[in-house]
Amino acid sequence: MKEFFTSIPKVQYEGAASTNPFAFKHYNKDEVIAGKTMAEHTKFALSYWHTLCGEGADMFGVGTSNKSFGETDSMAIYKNKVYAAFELMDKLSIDYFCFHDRDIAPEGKTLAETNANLDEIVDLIEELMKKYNKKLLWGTANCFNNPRYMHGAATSCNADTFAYAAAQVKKALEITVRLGGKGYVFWGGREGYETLLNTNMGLELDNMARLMKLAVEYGRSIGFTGDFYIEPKPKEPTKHQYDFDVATVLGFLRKYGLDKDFKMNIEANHATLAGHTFQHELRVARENGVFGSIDANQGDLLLGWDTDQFPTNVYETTMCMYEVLKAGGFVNGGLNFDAKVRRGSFDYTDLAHAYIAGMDAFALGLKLADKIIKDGRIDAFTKERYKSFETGIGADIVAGKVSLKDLEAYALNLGDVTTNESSRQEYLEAVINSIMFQG
Ligand code: XLS
Ligand code: NI
Ligand code: NI
Repeated sequence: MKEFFTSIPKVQYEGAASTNPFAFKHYNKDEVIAGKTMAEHTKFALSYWHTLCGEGADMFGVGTSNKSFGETDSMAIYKNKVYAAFELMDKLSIDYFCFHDRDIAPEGKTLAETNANLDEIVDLIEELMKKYNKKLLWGTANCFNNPRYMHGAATSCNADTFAYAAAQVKKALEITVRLGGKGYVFWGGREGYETLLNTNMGLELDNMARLMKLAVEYGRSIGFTGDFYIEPKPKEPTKHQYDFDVATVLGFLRKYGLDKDFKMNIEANHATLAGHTFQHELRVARENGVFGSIDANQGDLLLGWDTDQFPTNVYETTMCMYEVLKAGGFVNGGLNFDAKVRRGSFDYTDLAHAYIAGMDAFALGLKLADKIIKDGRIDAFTKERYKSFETGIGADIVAGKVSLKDLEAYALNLGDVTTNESSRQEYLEAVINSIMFQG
């Protein structure tokens, strides 16, 4: 069997005191936390595009890391990417992966040729999935890279482009079903606009919904029982992306009756680009019953773009896992590392360090979130804060028993609101620190 990552050993759990760079310090996959193993809680996935395809190119320079895996012929390169992907998942104990159609196979001269390339590679992927016991978390179609998508895909002004995108989505759904994927993602690649001077926003949004409806109909007809996801992002590549944030997407889904089939795939870096915290986006999804899956990464608040860094901020991973636990855990979703190593971290070893860092940050976050919940002070404080809605006028408001007239009569009788209680933010922040850092 070919081995590409010769500098990466099989990574084992060694505990928090370990200084071995190739060991997990917190991710102990079989350890049970709150009734489930860490592996079941986290459902880590490898992102095929960053890990097997991303070479570190940026606006100012070419790639620094070669991902042709020793081959020159295009199909041979993509076959080696498959072997490399499974080798890495095996060495890192990552059970799932995610891909775009164009990550796994090269485009041919025609769509028919491209689809044939896909079929050939999917045969190999299927074989290795069985051999290594790995699963597909979700599939998607890359409808943003090729120049044909310069004006968008489903939201393009060009009907031929819409048709081409639809064909891509059809094939990507078929592959997802064939490989047993439980999720299918729509990230609105170039579904947005640069200027309203040339944009029919109404038609573009209707068309975006049309493609999604067609995808649901077709997906269900070929046996896709999982979740469709929209992955919100406010900007980049377009100035204004239609799937701005969870709340915006919710409005869209409800308007077009897509909310039964779609949930959210929430990416940390996209949340901060939208001016929200990651936890805010997770909470909005949870409260609205559309929490689905997570693209685990982190951005840089000093930079205004999607830096897609591997997540190492334990405050963030803790509050993320707090929301995941409160949502009842993942059903079809998981934690996909939509993250890439920095351009200067160019050798294969860096990939191992990056995934280990990310997996440990979430494993630690899971343990700490469980502690915060078991400690109970945060939840008890919040419950107590709203106690006025449990009895008296508050209970009547919640039960829908009172009219504006009734409330006016009540307020007139009150005269004024003279008592309020402190929100104790600083105390609560200190509680979190005292649970997280026990010195
Ligand atoms: C880009 C997105 C993309 C999606 C999948 O910003 O995060 O990678 O996750 O199309
Ligand atoms: Ni993403
Ligand atoms: Ni992103």
